[in-house]
Amino acid sequence: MIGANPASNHPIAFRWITKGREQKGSKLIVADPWFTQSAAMADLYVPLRPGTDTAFLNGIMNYAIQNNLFHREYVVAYTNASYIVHPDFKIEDGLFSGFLESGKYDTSTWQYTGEKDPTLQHPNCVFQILKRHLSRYDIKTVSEITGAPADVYEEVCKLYCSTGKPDRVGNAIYCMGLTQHTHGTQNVRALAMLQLLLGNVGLPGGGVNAERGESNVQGACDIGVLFHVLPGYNPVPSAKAHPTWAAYREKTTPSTGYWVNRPKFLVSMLKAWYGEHATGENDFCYDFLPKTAADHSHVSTFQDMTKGVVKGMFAWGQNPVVGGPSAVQAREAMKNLEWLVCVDLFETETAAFWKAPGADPAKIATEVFLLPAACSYEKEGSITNSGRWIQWRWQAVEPPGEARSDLWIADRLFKAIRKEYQENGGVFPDPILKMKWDYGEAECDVVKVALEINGYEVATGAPVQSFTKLADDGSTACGDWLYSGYYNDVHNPPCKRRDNVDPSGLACFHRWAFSWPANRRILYNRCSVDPSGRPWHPERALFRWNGTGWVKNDVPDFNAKLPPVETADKAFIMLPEGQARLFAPGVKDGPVPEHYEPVESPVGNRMSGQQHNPLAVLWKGSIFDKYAPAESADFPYVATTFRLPEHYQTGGVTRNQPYLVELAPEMFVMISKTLAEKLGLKSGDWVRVATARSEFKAKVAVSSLVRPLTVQGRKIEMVCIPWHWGFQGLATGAIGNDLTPAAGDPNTRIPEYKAFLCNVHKV
Ligand SMILES: Nc1nc2c(c(=O)[nH]1)N[C@H]1C(S)=C(S)[C@@H](COP(=O)(O)OP(=O)(O)OC[C@H]3O[C@@H](n4cnc5c(=O)[nH]c(N)nc54)[C@H](O)[C@@H]3O)O[C@H]1N2
Ligand SMILES: Nc1nc2c(c(=O)[nH]1)N[C@H]1C(S)=C(S)[C@@H](COP(=O)(O)OP(=O)(O)OC[C@H]3O[C@@H](n4cnc5c(=O)[nH]c(N)nc54)[C@H](O)[C@@H]3O)O[C@H]1N2
Ligand SMILES: [Mo]
Repeated sequence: MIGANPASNHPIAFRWITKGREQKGSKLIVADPWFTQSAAMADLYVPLRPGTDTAFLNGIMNYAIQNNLFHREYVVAYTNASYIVHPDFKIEDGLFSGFLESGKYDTSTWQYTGEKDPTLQHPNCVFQILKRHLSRYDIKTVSEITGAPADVYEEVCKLYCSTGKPDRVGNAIYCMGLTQHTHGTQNVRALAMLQLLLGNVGLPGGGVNAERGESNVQGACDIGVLFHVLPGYNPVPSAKAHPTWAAYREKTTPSTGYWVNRPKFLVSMLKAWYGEHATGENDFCYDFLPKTAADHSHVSTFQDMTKGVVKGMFAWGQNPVVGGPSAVQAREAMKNLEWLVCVDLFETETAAFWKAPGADPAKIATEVFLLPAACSYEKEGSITNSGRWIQWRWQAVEPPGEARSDLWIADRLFKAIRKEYQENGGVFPDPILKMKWDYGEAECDVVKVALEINGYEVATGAPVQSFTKLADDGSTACGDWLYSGYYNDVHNPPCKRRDNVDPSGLACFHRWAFSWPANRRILYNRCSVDPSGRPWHPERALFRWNGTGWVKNDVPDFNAKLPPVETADKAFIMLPEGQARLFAPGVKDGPVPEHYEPVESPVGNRMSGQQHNPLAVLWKGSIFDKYAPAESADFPYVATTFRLPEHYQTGGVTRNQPYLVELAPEMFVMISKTLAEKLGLKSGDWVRVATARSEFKAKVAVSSLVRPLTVQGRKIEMVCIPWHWGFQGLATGAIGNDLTPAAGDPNTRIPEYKAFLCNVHKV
């Protein structure tokens, strides 16, 4: 468990983890900067400095390779370890070959030559490149960078690498402690690579498990809420690269791997959206899809407010004035909005930004609308959890007052906009006027929406049985190919399955919810057996080749009509090469993870002359351009943000519940006893916490849960900051995000909420 605290933040999931310990003798390792509630339940706890996970994980991989503890047969069969890479590929002083003046990489030297060496000896095969690269991450070096005591770290390496044997399996759980960094993608990749080296992917009990946050955030991502993907993870068309359907089709459809089916998914989505108007002659209305020409991530959108590019905003179930990075600057940017619509249960800080402490309402002309929304118990619909399980939830109570479900609001809004276009025209009315929107005249029927997401045959309206039935000729419509088949619960559509039978005993509950894709419970499950089709361990026999056919305990993630030899090199069907990437030419900041310091760090980079990720996204020249230099004397302490069990996120809901407010009434920051001694502080004293962005006052909690770490011979102190408070609701307090930097990961643009520099003064 690394960068996750499920005992506090995912307590129901944690229940099963504790059961694993108590009933199956599983060992739990927790790596976290402070001694969390999860750490308290761990067999082995190891502290590390915020922002140093890549080094930490690279070191475990190095340990596995140096001590021959990795799963060689698995690695040869199911990963690209044997692939030979371009002879000019190099890693020098923290930079990969092809670094351009523009600050990006030309990745031509990161490509495969097409040859393979299954003995893994060729000096330029992926395995040897990795081995050389990782050899720099020995225990002493990792300990100096991370502050993890060398003896504890070695124990972690030893215990975790013991899962590299065929009869053992290790499960990796991560959450925001890994992702919220300017090298967050590389952190997660390192964890995935470790799991591949140890042969822990595709097996019951194994895998890389992201604990997702909001109850339906998985569903939101699947359905296209991210700015760069359409439903089902098809890329949003780019104005430059994909001006036409022909260009999109050609550039986004590989020649091998499962994505060869992309045109079927896209055409079916367009049929769902534009109905009878979408025809082969007009490229199924591809021209109606918006094309992106710029970065529309969170911080860029706020920056665009300052330029007058973004004039209005919907904050729909979102409270960025508390939740977004550099919140002081974000509030400043919002003053330029002409209008703002908040769809929420309460009047959040975002809805009330014009009367925030220090703001002058007379000088803010933004027109603010607040639409009261029903909460999850007051409406019906599906939820998709972290395990990709889609399940229907019923309405428990009627919403109070004028509150309405989000679907009701979206439906009325669309109908009103369409009426406006019908009556008064507009610049480009077709995408609105030709939209298929037939979920009911007076009320929008949520089950009809569910059916459209599942997909149906255009001629008959019958639900499609699975995405393998989707076509690219307009004969099928489907809102999201990944969800195809979920509606088809013969007993009880849509997706009300609540039968917890588990005939295999491998926790494959095929009749409890629907796990996309195809109700498959374990992804990449071809890897659960060896190349010849024998389970790695009889107790985890997800499949078995009996000589003539496959014995199955899950929905195969491979073509089970074929014998083992024909599928052994295609265990990762979504990738064109069919084998998992220990070397990933498609990751923007490098094909293998390298340690970089956070953008704001108390120390120099011990590994290279690249202080932080050379591709980190910094909003230079904007109001968000406020970063402290490395080793800053003004801000000597490492700050990190975390969550409390009693409060949820920006506190929109929880700071309006009297009993939760009573349990956790006040904003505070948590520091070690040694720092408290140095600053003359005791619990309950008021402090001023400052960063390059801003400062605030809060009470201090002096706790033995936080301890200084020894990094490159120096004692480094940490300041742990919860971020649930704001100026609205029953309990008010300083906004944690007034202090955080707008610095983003190049692949995802997630902000570096988890590692930055601060100072603390007694007041
Ligand atoms: N009670 C409660 N539950 C929640 C939420 C909530 O606000 N309150 N929010 C929900 C949401 S949306 C999400 S995304 C999840 C988040 O769930 P988590 O990711 O578990 O939440 P955090 O407390 O933000 O961070 C997890 C841990 O990462 C540690 N950490 C900080 N920096 C680093 C680092 O550099 N490396 C490592 N290894 N660890 C680090 C923190 O100390 C913390 O213990 O929780 C969900 N559940
Ligand atoms: N410093 C720091 N900042 C962080 C993080 C961190 O770890 N550290 N974590 C980040 C993460 S992981 C996340 S997910 C974001 C969360 O950031 P936000 O999504 O902005 O935070 P929430 O408080 O979850 O906001 C949800 C709002 O939705 C409302 N709401 C609840 N139910 C419904 C509903 O059914 N319909 C509608 N319309 N509204 C509803 C709530 O009242 C609340 O105001 O914050 C991020 N910010
Ligand atoms: Mo989240």
